[in-house]
Amino acid sequence: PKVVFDSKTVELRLLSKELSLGGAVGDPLLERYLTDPVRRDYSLNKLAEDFTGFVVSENSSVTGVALDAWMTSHLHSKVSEFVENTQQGRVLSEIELPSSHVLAKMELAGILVNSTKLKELFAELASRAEQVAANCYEIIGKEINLNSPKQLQTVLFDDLGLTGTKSVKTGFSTNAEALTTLFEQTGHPFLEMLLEHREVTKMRQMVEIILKGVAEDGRVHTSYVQTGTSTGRLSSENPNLQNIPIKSPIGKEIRDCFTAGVGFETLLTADYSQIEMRIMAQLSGDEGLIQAFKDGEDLHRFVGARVFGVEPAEVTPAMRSKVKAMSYGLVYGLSEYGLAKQLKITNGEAKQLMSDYFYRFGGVRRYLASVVDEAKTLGFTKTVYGRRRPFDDLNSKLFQVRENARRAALNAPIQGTAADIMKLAMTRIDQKMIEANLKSRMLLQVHDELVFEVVSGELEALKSLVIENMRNVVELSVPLDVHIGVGTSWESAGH
Ligand code: DGT
Ligand code: MG
Repeated sequence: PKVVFDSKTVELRLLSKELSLGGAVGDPLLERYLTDPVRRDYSLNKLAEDFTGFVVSENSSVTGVALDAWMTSHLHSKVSEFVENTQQGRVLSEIELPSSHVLAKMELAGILVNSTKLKELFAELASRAEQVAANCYEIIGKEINLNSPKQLQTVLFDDLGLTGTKSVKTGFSTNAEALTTLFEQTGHPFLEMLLEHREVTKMRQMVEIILKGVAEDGRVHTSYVQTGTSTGRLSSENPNLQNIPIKSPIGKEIRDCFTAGVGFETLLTADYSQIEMRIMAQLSGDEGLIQAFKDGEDLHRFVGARVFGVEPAEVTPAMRSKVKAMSYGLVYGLSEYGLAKQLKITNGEAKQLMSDYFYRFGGVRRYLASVVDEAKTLGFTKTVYGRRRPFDDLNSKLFQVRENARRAALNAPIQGTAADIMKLAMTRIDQKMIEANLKSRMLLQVHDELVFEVVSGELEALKSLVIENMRNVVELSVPLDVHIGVGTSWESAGH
């Protein structure tokens, strides 16, 4: 048995030398994460200082592995008690520790990038950004720095005389959201171009970061941060491969540059379909929602039929998208006001929609209310597996602080449970692939999606192994549904 600080990083180093870390039974990094998932600094020195009072100064003469080992050991003896006291021992031993091993393997494998194609895309985006900037200058008759809020304010509110809705201390806000609202209100062509400029330069930067991340083996090896979110979700960095837009055309072009490596036949993607709503059904126990999934019908059509009191066949696309926005809105603690804004309907209509929704799905309302009540009383929320997320701000005197905490509290058990399920599935799939002696590899995790690189001849075996283990990793009151896609690029393997 070993206690290792940041076992994923240690495992990665060992794996790169074809060694492996066996028997990690504790990791104070993960232990502290489970007991304090909202802190920012998880460095060994800082954690040790908090718990032992031992300060490592910059120019200390005592440094090195022996000191790290000493601090790790002391930290573990203190923090592991917290893990036990918060009843998160199994989250640590069954979810976090085993998945850290799988993540290290994925980081080591990386994913092949068609650099030539990605460089072309970069050049294309760079020239498009220039073109769009030129269009902006032409409309306003002068060249400005499009990234300077100050210069933009002058152009928008003085030169063009537009009236902004959102004022900030320095004048009017020029963030993307404010600009979008302003464009919707005024339809001014300069704003249209400016928003496009923002989008194109953002994507150009994303491509640039990915290109910089391509290693000598032609692959990008992202790092997963197990302590990166307060809910239990992973984050990804250097480069971040979890924030490439799914639906935008540029996002698709980027994903099209990720391909299967030499010796591999194709990529395979597998994703959980509507996992948030399935967990909502599980946690709320709402009979209607459970029924919707058991019948295997189209979820949003089923919900739409109930909410609008029509036959499923009579649910129009507009009705469907309204209830869909409502359903996902609930998962993220959306308010009436937010719903009205998203659907471009009045606050009154949004209120009516919400009340019709809750009339039909009363279990959902009761569940959501209970989450907030419980979090207020206990000071934390819990996932199905017992992962906790503390909340101090639910009783804040400041409305905005209280409201943000409320939304986060509503989302934490659902998003956290989805993250738990995915980590369990990854660990299970990794084990089963070893048992089946498959040479294919798991490469990426993007929250509810996994990407695999498939060796010739293994596709069918891998497909059924992945589906089977993702579906059956947990028994909920509703079935889990998994979609599979196959293709030579990440994009063409999507669905
Ligand atoms: P579909 O494809 O129309 O049958 O509906 P779904 O439920 O499969 O949703 P899809 O495929 O449009 O989106 C999948 C993810 O995007 C899901 O994880 C939730 C998120 N999402 C979709 N619409 C909304 C929304 O209006 N608000 C929020 N917060 N998330 C959304
Ligand atoms: Mg979908």
